Amino acid sequence: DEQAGREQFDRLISEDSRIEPRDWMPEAYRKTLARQISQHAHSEIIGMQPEANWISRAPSLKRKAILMAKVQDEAGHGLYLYSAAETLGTPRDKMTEDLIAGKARYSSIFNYPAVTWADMGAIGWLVDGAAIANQVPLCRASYGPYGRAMVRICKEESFHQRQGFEILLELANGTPAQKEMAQDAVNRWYAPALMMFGPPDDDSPNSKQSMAWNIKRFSNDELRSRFVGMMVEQVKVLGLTLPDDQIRFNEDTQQWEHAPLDWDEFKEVLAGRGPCNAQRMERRREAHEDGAWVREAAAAYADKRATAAAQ
Ligand code: FAQ
Repeated sequence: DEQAGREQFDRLISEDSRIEPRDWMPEAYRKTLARQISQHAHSEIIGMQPEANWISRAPSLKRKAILMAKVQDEAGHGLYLYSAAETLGTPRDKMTEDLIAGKARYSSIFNYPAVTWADMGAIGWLVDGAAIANQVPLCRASYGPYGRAMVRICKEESFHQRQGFEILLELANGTPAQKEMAQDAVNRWYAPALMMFGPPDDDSPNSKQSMAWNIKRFSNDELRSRFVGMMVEQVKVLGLTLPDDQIRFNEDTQQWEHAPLDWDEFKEVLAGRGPCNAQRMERRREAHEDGAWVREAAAAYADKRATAAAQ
């Protein structure tokens, strides 16, 4: 009954154990997880677009094969995450419908254009780097299916980040024009990557409850600060710079500080008015329509098998 369910839930959370799909859970817990996991899944799927744009223009066969593998991994991440979200009771069709109707969120970062080959490096290094910094603590999220999906996803993201770093390293050690292209990509992706961690803590309505439920383990600003500290070291190895002259480690707070971010721009992107929002949504709708025959064929085959099994 509900009373016993609630007691068990509170006990599991206080022991830092896991909640599983069949366990009783408060409706608000279910709702916030369905929100976060579906947004995360949509981000992986929409996040395929900026890189898919470069598969046909990768500078060598090897680069093309690596980039294709990365984009396929993102499709896989989207699928595990939709499966994890489905265990909370929302069917995948409904999540997809919400996405293509423009009612669901996905990460702000994928509304920026990938204009040069060096952007494949900057996306891997900065965007996957930010994704890892955010997702490693999510491996310990209290909801079992989400935490377990994160373990595998983080392993693959680590490979993605290394491939991005390696693209930038090669360009940074190339001709002056290549080095400039790498620096330009880092300059454009840096601030949007920092915004991936979400709004500042005093403007983050979901953080407090999500931390109390052991979904989030660190605040948006804590993770952003930690990420800046990692990047400021790695950029030296690249021989490039970050476009931020205010980075410093604050001994008192033990946090890395950075220049203020343009939160008006972030809000515009979230409101659907970023540089590529319309294009990303249009492409996603087209892909959904183009895939209708596959869904129909799979459903017809499943019906046929079910009928055969019933005879
Ligand atoms: N973009 O109260 P909070 C990837 C929304 S990595 C858009 O702080 P919360 C890998 C937020 O949803 C990217 N919306 O919210 C890859 C909320 O709106 P709502 C995906 C954002 O949930 C790499 C409102 O603002 N990663 O895909 C953003 O506690 C390369 C208030 O915010 C994840 O999703 C944003 N940046 O914290 C793929 C990680 N930030 O729902 C391809 C899992 C905030 O109330 C290529 N998610 N909002 O209407 C999380 O950790 C959290 O959901 C946060 C936000 C940290 C993103």
